Amino acid sequence: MKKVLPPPFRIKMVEPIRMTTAEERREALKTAGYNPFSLSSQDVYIDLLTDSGTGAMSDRQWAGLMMGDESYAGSRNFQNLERKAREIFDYQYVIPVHQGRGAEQVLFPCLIERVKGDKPVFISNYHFDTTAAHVELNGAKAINTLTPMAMDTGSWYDWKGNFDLAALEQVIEENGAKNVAAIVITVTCNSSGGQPVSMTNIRAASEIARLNKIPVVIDSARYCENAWFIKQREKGYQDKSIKEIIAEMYSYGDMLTMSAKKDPMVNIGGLLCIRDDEELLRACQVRCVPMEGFITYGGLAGRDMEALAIGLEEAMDEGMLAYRIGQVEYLGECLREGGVPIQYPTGGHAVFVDAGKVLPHIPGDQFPAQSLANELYLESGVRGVEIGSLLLGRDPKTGIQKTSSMEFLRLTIPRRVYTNDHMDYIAESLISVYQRRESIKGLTFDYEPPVLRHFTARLVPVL
Ligand code: PM9
Repeated sequence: MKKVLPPPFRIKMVEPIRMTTAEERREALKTAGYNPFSLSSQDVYIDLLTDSGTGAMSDRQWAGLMMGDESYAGSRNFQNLERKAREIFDYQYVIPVHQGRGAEQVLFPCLIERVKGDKPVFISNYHFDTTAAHVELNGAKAINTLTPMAMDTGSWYDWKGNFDLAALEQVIEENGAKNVAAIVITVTCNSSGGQPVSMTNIRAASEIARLNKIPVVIDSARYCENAWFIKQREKGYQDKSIKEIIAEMYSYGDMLTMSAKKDPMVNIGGLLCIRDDEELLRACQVRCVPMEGFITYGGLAGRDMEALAIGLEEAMDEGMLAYRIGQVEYLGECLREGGVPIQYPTGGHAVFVDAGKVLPHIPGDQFPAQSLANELYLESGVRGVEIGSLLLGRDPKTGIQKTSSMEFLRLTIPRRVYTNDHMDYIAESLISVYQRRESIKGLTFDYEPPVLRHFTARLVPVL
């Protein structure tokens, strides 16, 4: 018997969604160049492309939208946001940005400028794709040092988002600390399955950074989900509140970048916060104005900042986190019962299906997870997303396809949007695809964009 999850909300407003026919889906996918990113949303029944900006805001957040102060500078909504962010993270300087990559484009060049060596690198447990793109677009290298436990998708490990600390130290030594622009701690670790990083690991990575005089950036898209896992799994945290756990996590960082479209559940918004480095703040402000907008709005309307200020507080609600992460686990368990291999245990925001195991006959450069995403769409109208070789791309220097250690189909669950009946339908559809997996074919490029190619690539099935 599956555990019943009592939802800590009731539904006040609904958006109709439409089931399509198999013929309509075949046409739509062909027109989209076999890339679910290019599908029109009206051709999608259940949309699991991302949890980014797709959550259902609370009634309080909607009410906050009505309180927008749209002054160009010094809006009171900015002041509310600044106060709330300072209270939670204890970082002095708060710059709003339009979304996570806005923070990256403002901050990363400033960090690279400070590097004393001439071969700048960033080291992370795992750079998210836009994060790696901003590192590389600015002439630096993005190196991942994820625990090898994450690659063993079938075995339980509590902390599949952790740094391999020995690898972190080795990479610093090989590149020279003077070349390391920052250590980026991604919480939770999206690319390995929304997997948590333990407090012990965050603390240890931060100590290594301090010994080597390297700044620590916390990539904070899913910081509340990470804190929830720490509370459940790490000794000594059961009696602490999510807020206290977050405060400790951020005590080990120097700055944060945040896509607030995830845990704080706004449709648009992000943050760049800096602990106390005034010189860095000034450099970031200089970049913020031309790239994002004036320093008290950073590309956001006043109303967006108000919804975000409210969302930062609400995102820490334990009942909500337990329900949300429980729903992801529920879908994972339904799939496991049907024999579908997934990253186990499930993480915070998505079920990551191990497409490498489902389709071992499709090589990485024919994109098994993208093929699986397409088959799921054809079967059911459910749109998932590839997190594997297609997303990883080519080495910018050699042009050679990077080798992905993981080929995932990510079924990303928007917050408070779908019910467990939707989860049952998704599981039933994917299990049916799994049962005819031998007949599924790989894909090859019709058009390959030079950067972040997975967003706009066009593909064709390999005959
Ligand atoms: N993540 C996601 O779906 C949205 C873009 S791809 C459909 O997982 C981390 C850990 C992220 C992330 C975005 C960003 C960038 C930074 N770090 O999308 O610019 O997961 O707000 O954030 C997406 P923005």
